[in-house]
Amino acid sequence: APETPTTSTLPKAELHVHIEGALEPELTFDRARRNGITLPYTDVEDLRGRYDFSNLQSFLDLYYTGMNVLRRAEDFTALADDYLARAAHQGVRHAEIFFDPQAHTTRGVSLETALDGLEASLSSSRERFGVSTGLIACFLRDRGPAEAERMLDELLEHSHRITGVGLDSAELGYPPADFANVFARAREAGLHLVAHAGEEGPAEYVWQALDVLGVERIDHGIRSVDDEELVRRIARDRVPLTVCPLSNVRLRCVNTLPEHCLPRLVDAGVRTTINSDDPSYFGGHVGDNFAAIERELGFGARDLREFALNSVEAAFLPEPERDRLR
Ligand code: ES4
Ligand code: ZN
Repeated sequence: APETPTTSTLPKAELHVHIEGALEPELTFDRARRNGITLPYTDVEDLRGRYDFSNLQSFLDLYYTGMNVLRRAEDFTALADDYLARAAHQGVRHAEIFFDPQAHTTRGVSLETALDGLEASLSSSRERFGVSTGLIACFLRDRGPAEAERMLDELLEHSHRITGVGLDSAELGYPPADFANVFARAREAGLHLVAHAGEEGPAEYVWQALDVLGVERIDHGIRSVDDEELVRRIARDRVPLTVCPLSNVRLRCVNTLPEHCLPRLVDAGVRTTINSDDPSYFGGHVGDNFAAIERELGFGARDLREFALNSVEAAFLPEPERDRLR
């Protein structure tokens, strides 16, 4: 659907996008062919037809399978180029991009391969797409803290190449507090800290991400609305939430978009940003998410401008850089 000029031209930052979730079926087939991989799908339409999820895990199964076509550095470069072109088209001027190192190292693709490939795209994205970038390495919480510690050892040898660390993958049963030492070490190394919390998991996980991990932003955080005291806390401390409305509907974290808690968070004074999460899988990029909340949640031009401004304020950028985006 075409976007309104308001949403597409608003300069904004995208703070919650998994680069592996930007893998479009067309690129999946292209990379499979180049790498001599036979896919268990007849064609692009067959693959796209499987994007029908019942919860977070049902999506993750397809997500981790899909990224098997990423083998060489140039595959990561092509993936990032594809994302940046599409995001730029929807008004994104700065992107802090998540990647999942363990999802690659555990299938024999090195951290260096992923980093080299992503960097080959990102290092010139400002000139080519008008998008400045940062990279955030996420730990897979369902693989546990011991593996995360070892991944961090490796990441710290490349710490100058990343902006920060995050925590993602299956949430229920994997509390943030388990990763206290990992995040303390990352903080010590001067890295920014974020974590997925309160997507499927309880408000308690958001408290832990804030109080035990000391994160600077909460990814999703929608279950915070179950705890009034928590909402007051994140409003008071101006903790940004990176909300992903279309993702929440596709993964059935909320039943329908009109039932989304975003208006409640905004009314409570929480600093919220709008993001795509996994744009290839969830029905669009950040501009599509803006258009959807405008259409189905009744947000007006002033609200949308506020979301865009919030994303600039919440970005891990020095003040002069921020000015460029306001
Ligand atoms: C993710 Cl939507 C979502 N939630 C948690 N982890 C993820 N990794 C990629 N997309
Ligand atoms: Zn996410």
